[in-house]
Order: sequence, then C-alpha cells, then structure tokens
Amino acid sequence: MKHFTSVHDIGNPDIALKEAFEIKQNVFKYNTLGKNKTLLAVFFNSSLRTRLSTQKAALNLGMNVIVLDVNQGAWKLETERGVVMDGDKSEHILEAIPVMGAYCDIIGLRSFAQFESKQDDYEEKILNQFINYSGKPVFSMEAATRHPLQSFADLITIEEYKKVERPKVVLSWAPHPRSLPQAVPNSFAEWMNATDYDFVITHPEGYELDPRFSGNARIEYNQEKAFEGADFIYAKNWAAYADPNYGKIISKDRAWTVDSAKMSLTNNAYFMHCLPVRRNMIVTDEVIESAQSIVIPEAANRVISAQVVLKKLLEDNYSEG
Ligand code: AN0
Ligand code: CP
Repeated sequence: MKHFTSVHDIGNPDIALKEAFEIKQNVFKYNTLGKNKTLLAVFFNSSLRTRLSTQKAALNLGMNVIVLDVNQGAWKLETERGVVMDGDKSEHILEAIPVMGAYCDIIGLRSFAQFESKQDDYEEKILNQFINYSGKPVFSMEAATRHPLQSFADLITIEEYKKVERPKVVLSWAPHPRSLPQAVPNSFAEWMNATDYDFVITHPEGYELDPRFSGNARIEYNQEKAFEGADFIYAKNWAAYADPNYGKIISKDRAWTVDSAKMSLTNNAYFMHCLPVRRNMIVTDEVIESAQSIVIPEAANRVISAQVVLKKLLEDNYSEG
C-alpha cells in the first residue's frame, strides 16, 4: 500500500479486520516500527477525533509527529495554477506540498469538499496534488469524497457488537443546519458494500448519493420502514449530491431526527454516529445517551483503524525487510 485513500487500498477487509483486532489486543506490539519516522498531519479543516486518534496511533508505533493547521499560522495557499497571485494568498500549494514532504516520511491530510466545483471535489483535486507532489505516502484523514479511517473504525465497531453473522445496517440521513460533505456516507457505503451485511440507505428524495458509492445498497425513502428489524442505525447528515443542488440543503425536516420511537421499530439496534453530532437535530438526547448508543467505543476505534493504516504504510514503504 503506497497511499491510503479508500477501502480499495486496504485489500481484503477481513484481513484488515484481523490486523485491527491483533493491534487492539496489544497496541504497543509494534512500538519500534516507526522509530525515526515522522508523521506530518495536515489539517485544512477542524478536527477533534482524527487529530487525537491519528497522533495516538503514530505514537503507539514509535513515530514522531508534527501537526499543521494550515489555516492557523501558515500562509494562505493558492490552489489554482496560472493565477496572478496579487490577492491575499501568499504561497502556492505547488511549492507548499513538496516542502511539507521534505520534512516528514508520511503525510495525513484532512481537506473537505469545498462545494465550489463538484468536479474538483469528486476528482479529489487537493488530495491528488498531495499524492503527486509530496513524494511521500499520503493517507486521507477525510478528503472531499471519503473518510476511510472513520469507515474502517465503523466496520471494526460493527464486527465487535454484531449478534448475527449478517446484520442489517441502516445508514440514515438526518437533519443539520449547515451544508456537510458526502464524504462520511460515501465512504461508509463503500465499506459496507465490501462486506456481505444487509445494507440499506434511507434519506428524503433528492439526497441520493453518487451511485459509485451507494452501489448495490437498497434505497428506502421511508425512514420508519428502513428501521424495521435493523441491527445498527448509522445516522449522518449530508448535503445534496445531485445536480442542480450539489452542496445545498434541501431539507431540515426534523421528522428525520433519530428518536426513541423510531429506535423501537428496530431489532434493539445499536446507534452509531461518527461525531461531532448535533443533539436533537440528528439524534435525541435520549437515544444518544441510551445503552444502545455505541458512539464512544466507535470513536475509540479510530486509534485502531489509524494504527493499522500507519503500520501498513510503514511496512510497505519503509521496511528494510
Ligand atoms: C464533518 C463532515 O460531516 O464531513 C466531519 C465529520 C467527521 N462534520 C462537520 O463538519 C460537522
Ligand atoms: N469523526 C471525526 O472524524 O471527527 P473529527 O472531525 O473530530 O476528527
């Protein structure tokens, strides 16, 4: 694995899961693998979990860690080529990226969809520039279209909590006051489609995801019907994907908020969300505080998914083998 940007890079998810559970048993087992190797974690957007869990994973592997919040103290970056840089942007990303690459061995990147150009977002323009110009292995800490470290942690969590071999997993849209990227639901769908779970997506009409991500998932526009018999409810808001509404909010309907009445339709389902979550928009206090809510162990598994990925990047790119 040279870079990690999606489920397709990890290989067989069953083997990745085995590695995850091996690491979870003893997170310090490989604590010299990353000796004298430096992780640079670059954030264009805010983060609590990804920032902390990725650093913890790197420290568990004996790596050194540098974190850069691009919007707090670095120069404002131009991303378009050919622009006369007479505005407020002092540096071009085409110099900034190889410079960052010169100071580290592995780069983690968080760069959300900007909702200015669907094409730029869905071609992963920023992530691919890091891959092409840094000279270093790059992994996604949520890019424009995917959040694979989150989805991997979600898969680990479902495997830990599932009571039947083939659980019914429901990804449910829920309302939110601001436009959010499709990265989390896209990526979750992609990882769920790589398993043989019974996977259903429910959302209001107009919130269809890119079919390259939703794949063969069953789409159910009636949320209550979707919840029937579910073993896991995975709530998330996203802005519209389909034209002409790309990046727009077309509903804030709180009839879609996950509440106890809807959870009672399920097979005593566990409640999941990647966090941060807005209470009483996405999910009621009662549901997120219930015994069936596994959002905290889900977040804790972010260390494990990051550690599997960093271990693979170290082994495949730097092992003297
Ligand atoms: C981001 C999103 O929806 O992509 C990050 C989630 C991990 N959420 C917010 O910006 C609130
Ligand atoms: N779930 C997740 O990625 O959280 P942060 O945005 O806080 O990193």
